[in-house]
Amino acid sequence: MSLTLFDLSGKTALITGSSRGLGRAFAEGLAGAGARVILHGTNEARLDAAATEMRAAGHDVLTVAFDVTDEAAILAAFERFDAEGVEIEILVNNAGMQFRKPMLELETSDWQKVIDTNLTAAFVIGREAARRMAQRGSGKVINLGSLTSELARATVAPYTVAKGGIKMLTKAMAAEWGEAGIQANAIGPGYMLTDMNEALVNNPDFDAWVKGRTPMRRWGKPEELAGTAIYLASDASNYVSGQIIYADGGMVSVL
Ligand code: GCO
Repeated sequence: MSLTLFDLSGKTALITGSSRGLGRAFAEGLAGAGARVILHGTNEARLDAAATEMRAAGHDVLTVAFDVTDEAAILAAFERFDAEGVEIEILVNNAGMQFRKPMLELETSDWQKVIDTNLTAAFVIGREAARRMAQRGSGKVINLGSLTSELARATVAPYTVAKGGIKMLTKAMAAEWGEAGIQANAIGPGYMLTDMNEALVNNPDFDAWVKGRTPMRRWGKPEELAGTAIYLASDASNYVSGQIIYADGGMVSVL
């Protein structure tokens, strides 16, 4: 009985920002557990390439392209899913961006773009998915938090505020959507080897800091988050909601 709890066969998962990075790792993991995955991005060429690779591996893959800060585009995408009979049982709100600059130098427009992309989008897409999940009486929403859902680091204020908001948005979703059979949880990655962090990985001082500050003394690999996503997307977590699970090598738990 135990392993079938993690079986996603017959489920459809939308993963935002999934043509590369953590989102692609989530898509690979959920597909490997049996889900049909909808890859999302804004770069159609990169999206199609990722879909081709995953289909070649035998996975069932759809694609959708929209800007997560464009509400009209989000609504149109969900109307397309409705028209095509695509029922999204699992949503991974992964899409996000980073913008590193001290607040004293930060333009309000740059602040707003990060908040819109990393936090408001998770609400809008989450709301549209949950409206449909509630009609079916079940669903899984997985938001992407961060170490910065708990701890601040200088020069990434808008990202930190957005990710702190993700932690509380996840709890708000759990509060309102539980009676509809929806579980909402978050994953808090540590310092991961992704394109977004390339500048940090290639900075010897920052690399040394991450390795010294992380109990496991290394950066995380995107594929190391897949198991947590499968758990939160599956029946194995049917009584878990409002939680954030840190996959961070132990960093958030120690000084
Ligand atoms: C940064 C990084 C972090 C990590 C991650 C940690 O500039 O400090 O981008 O924000 O990417 O979010 O959980």
